[in-house]
Amino acid sequence: MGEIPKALREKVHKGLKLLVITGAGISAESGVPTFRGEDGLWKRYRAEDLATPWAFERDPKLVWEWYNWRREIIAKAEPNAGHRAIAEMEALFPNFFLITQNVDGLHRRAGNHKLMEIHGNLWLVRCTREGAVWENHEVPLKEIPPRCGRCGALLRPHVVWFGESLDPENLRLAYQLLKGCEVLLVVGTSGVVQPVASFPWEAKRHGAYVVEVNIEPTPITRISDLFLKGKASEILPVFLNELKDCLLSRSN
Ligand code: BV8
Repeated sequence: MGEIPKALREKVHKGLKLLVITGAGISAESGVPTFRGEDGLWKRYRAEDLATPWAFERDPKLVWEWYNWRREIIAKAEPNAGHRAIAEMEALFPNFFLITQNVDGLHRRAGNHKLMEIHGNLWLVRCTREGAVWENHEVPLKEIPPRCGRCGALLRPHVVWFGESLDPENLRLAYQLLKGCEVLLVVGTSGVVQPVASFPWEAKRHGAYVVEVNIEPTPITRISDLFLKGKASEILPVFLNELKDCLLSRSN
């Protein structure tokens, strides 16, 4: 990776307001399959067959077997150098926030706290009758589909399925962050799933400097000010060091 461009260096010197958005690509090197990649989750399944309320209504057992399989994979996964670099960015920049589309919980395990899991978290379950939400780390699940111990109703993963609206409070905060950020770092997303896919355009519209990290170009690349092609676990630690050098050069 070359020297950080002057325009970005100036923003770092002024005290960077950094917003990060991640997708499944950042967890790929932790062994968590992406959605649309070569070994993508959708390759063997179709989104509409599984990650939708209709699929759950039609066949809750099939949907939970898919989540049980993903939970088993994710339980063995560790945060990688890309997750750790983003956790360090939170410590480095007071005005930092992370919006992740991932439901694997790996950013939290890497140490990020200023974090929005905008599509939920697959270690959380929700009672379909009472709406209560709690952590469930059973691997494998003892009962498929699992039921609420209090009322006996079906439990569901506390994630946002296709066709479900995102939490309005999360969306309000997200648009506020997109309006105020000076740099938007977008890592490992195909930029397909709405409304998050439109977030980079929203930040750009408000004057943000957009940095994209991906192994291949995406629809976001054409509005990026800096496209860092490569694996997140390799690119992000180097990018973090360049940011640190920037901060040091400011204080000299
Ligand atoms: C909504 C949680 C309003 C579940 C997820 C028709 C009917 C109903 C809805 C729609 C419709 N048409 C459009 C819609 C809207 C729909 C949508 O966008 N569909 C798409 C497919 C067109 N959106 C919704 O339904 C959203 N809600 O709009 O509400 C509404 C309400 C009713 C009706 C209409 C609208 C809700 C979307 C949330 C869905 N839930 N996850 C679960 O995970 O089980 S989405 C799922 O996709 C994950 O969250 C995932 O993170 C996300 C996005 O995918 P990516 O993260 O980008 O992953 P992907 O595999 O695609 O890409 C990986 C990238 O990483 C690639 O670019 C690759 O090159 C790169 N990469 C790979 N390795 C690396 C790497 N990069 C760096 N380093 C590496 N090593």
